[in-house]
Amino acid sequence: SVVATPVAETVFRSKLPDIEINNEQTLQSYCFAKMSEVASRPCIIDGQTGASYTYTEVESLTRRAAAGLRRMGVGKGDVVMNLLRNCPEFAFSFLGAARLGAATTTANPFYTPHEIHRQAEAAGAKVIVTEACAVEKVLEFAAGKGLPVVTVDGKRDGCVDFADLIAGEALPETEEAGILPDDVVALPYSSGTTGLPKGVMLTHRSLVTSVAQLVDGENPNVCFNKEDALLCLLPLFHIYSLHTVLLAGLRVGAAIVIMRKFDVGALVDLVRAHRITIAPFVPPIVVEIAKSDRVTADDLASIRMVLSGAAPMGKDLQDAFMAKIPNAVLGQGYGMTEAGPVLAMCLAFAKEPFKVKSGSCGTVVRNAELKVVDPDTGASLGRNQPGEICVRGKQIMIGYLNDPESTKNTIDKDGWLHTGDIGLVDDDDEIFIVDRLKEIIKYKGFQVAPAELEALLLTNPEVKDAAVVGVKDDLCGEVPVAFIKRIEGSEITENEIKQFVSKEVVFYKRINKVYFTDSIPKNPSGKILRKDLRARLAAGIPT
Ligand code: 4UW
Repeated sequence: SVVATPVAETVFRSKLPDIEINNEQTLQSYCFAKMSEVASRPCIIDGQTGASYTYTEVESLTRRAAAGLRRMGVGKGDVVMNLLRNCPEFAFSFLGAARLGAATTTANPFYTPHEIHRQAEAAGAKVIVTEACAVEKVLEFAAGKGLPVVTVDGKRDGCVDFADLIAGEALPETEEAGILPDDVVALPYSSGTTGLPKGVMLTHRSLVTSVAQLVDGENPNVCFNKEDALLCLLPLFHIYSLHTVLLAGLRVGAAIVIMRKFDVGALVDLVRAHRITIAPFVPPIVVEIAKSDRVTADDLASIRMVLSGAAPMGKDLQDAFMAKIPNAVLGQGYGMTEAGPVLAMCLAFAKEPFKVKSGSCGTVVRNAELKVVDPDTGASLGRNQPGEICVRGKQIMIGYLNDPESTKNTIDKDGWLHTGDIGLVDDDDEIFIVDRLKEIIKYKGFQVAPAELEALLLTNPEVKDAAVVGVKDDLCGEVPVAFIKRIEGSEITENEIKQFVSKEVVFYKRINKVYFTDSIPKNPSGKILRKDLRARLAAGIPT
């Protein structure tokens, strides 16, 4: 028999030294730790209404939200669903729930009723906090389950007004006792490397660690400070904005300027009005600004740092954008909901910046380990060799909610989280993502799970079999396309298939193109061979 000799692994680390991180405290005490320095400074500014809340006010509002949620029956271990576009109440509710030892599950308010109900049900939501544009989609479901619904934008029959929720006394700090570092505080949904969306359990410890890895220390990897104004344009229901804008912004004592909806003109107005210094973006927004004649270097002059992430940004785009705002540093972060979320971050954002390459998505964050493995053998690979990126550290999720099987397939027995991304680490410790092993499709940074669309397509009586893959798209990054095998005699059309899907899913999950086929390639255990389908598309013979 062969005795395996342990093989040395190549583990990549940050170029910055590890720091002391106190991740035994709650997320809320961590975020408000510098309170005395920033008490009367602006904390959250509603870009739409101009309403501005100081740090003292925000801290107090989160305590009042906690007390209000407790009156509605929320307690330790419970889940609150935030179904909101960006608004100050998102933060009050999220941190209010945290003070009770409860977790917040976040969802897109433009989801269809079907998508919302599935997540609310799976997460075991006790209360739904929402707004006028989404409330109709939850009322019946909530009534059936006996769940209270809170609205943040005015009174409504059958709902609790957020203004009333926060009208009472604030929850005293002494009543926060009992929250443990390993209690879940955020429960975003992600499909990870395969299958349907799952609840990602991020604890106080994970989020404190992850935020600290970015903004703490003598020489922070991302140098935000209390003089900064952060643009909160990306949706807070996605982990990127929740973590890197809201939580990191609070931690450093910056002003967080909330924008509900993207529009180039409105963006320029907000940047000028609030002298925005930090702009976290996704590649499609970078594209739009780079191309727009309406935006001049002057308009963006106050911005000193532009972050991009959630989808790939190539060197060309990065260079084109930098030409537009020559005084800002533009760099990328690499995140994944399950990873807590940040794996890697551009070191040009550090207080003592490093020189970095355009197109790189950063260097692994400090207090963490990263390795690249051969996807077939699992063997650890050295520099410049592409393989699956794995990460380890206190920041990663503790697992998927009620899904030990998927958890085990994502975090191995040695604690490495497998990302499903193919990338390499170069001679300067910079990471480049070159491909994706996992199924996920990313439309403008939003997740689209092929398995979810396939399951939906199979509920159509005329569909015998279905497979969904992503194809590259200039505007959106990727869009989903479907391969459909019809039942015998069916003449269902491409448009009918598209409409069937559109009724059930949020806009970015809509099927862009349908290819009818006689066979969906599968391996012997029935797993769809997406690579073969992508090869068919590339060869121009999709059927
Ligand atoms: N380049 C190429 C990138 C990149 C990328 C992500 O929706 P999720 O689960 O999560 C995210 C989180 C992104 C994020 C969080 C916090 C942060 O500071 C930051 O940087 C500024 C980014 O996207 O999708 C995870 C998947 O998205 C892809 C990759 O496939 C990853 O596994 N992805 N960032 N820079 N691809």
